Amino acid sequence: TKLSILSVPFGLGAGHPGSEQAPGHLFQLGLLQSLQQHGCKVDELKLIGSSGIPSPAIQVPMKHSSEVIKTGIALAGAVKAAVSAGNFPFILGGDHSLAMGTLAGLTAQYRRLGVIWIDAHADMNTELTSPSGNMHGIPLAVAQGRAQLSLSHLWPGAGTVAPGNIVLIGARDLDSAEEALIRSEGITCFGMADIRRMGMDGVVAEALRIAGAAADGIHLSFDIDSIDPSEAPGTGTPVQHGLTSDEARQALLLLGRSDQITSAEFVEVNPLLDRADQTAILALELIELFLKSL
Ligand code: DIR
Ligand code: MN
Ligand code: MN
Ligand code: MN
Repeated sequence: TKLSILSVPFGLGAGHPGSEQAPGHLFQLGLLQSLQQHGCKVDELKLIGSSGIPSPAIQVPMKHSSEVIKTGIALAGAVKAAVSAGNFPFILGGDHSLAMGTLAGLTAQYRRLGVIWIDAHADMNTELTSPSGNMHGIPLAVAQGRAQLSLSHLWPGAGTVAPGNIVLIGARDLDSAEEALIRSEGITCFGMADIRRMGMDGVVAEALRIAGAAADGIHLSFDIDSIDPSEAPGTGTPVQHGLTSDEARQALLLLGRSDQITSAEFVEVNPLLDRADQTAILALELIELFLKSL
């Protein structure tokens, strides 16, 4: 697997500053060296920023929406180019609003894209239902074409993600509009009770089957707040009773080895909220584990 590592030091989609520091911090902790030691082929390393991107035509009533959209536009182009080049795009955030850029670039390339979303949250609010006004809470509604903002605002050739090809893992803090959307669209959601009952191996097998049904690619989006705050405190919106780090390791290893995942992103590590780099060091290990298993 030839990797395109797209580093996105952008955190304005989250409610707390700090996630913009995660890529630099993980590189400082030796991410690239250890990937090379583990035999990962890094074909491209690109820093994604929004300088030179014109102000977006669409305005949405959310915090820092114009910066989020501009970053998404820049990222979408880089993701699309990486896929065209035959590389595996790995996006290192940053906050989860950047997933809109990732998904815009991917849906421009894949006819039918599956998405596995490992997160304490569903990220399925719209501009009208968001209780926080934070853009990191809306990417999966945008991707389904359920918000004012759509992926095609970020990239003209972008499509949508079908609700039947979306699988949530670890979700345990849903807003009421998100719950309603999940129910009405029949979106698959493996909560903590399902994970403990089925085992992570059972959950991952089902997730790959559902996300991959009739799909020509599956994107993995990994929000570090999926993991319990006792092991991953350094994130903006921690939620109790999450995955253990061992469950996260198991999920990432099984997903990487499946040969079905065609792109991935890792988001919401916040070095400013961390305790003695506990979260950053765990993130580093999980990223290595995943990328070397591809
Ligand atoms: C909440 C929190 N549902 C919102 N979302 C988060 O602001 O829309 N997503 N933190 O990761
Ligand atoms: Mn998220
Ligand atoms: Mn989250
Ligand atoms: Mn493999």
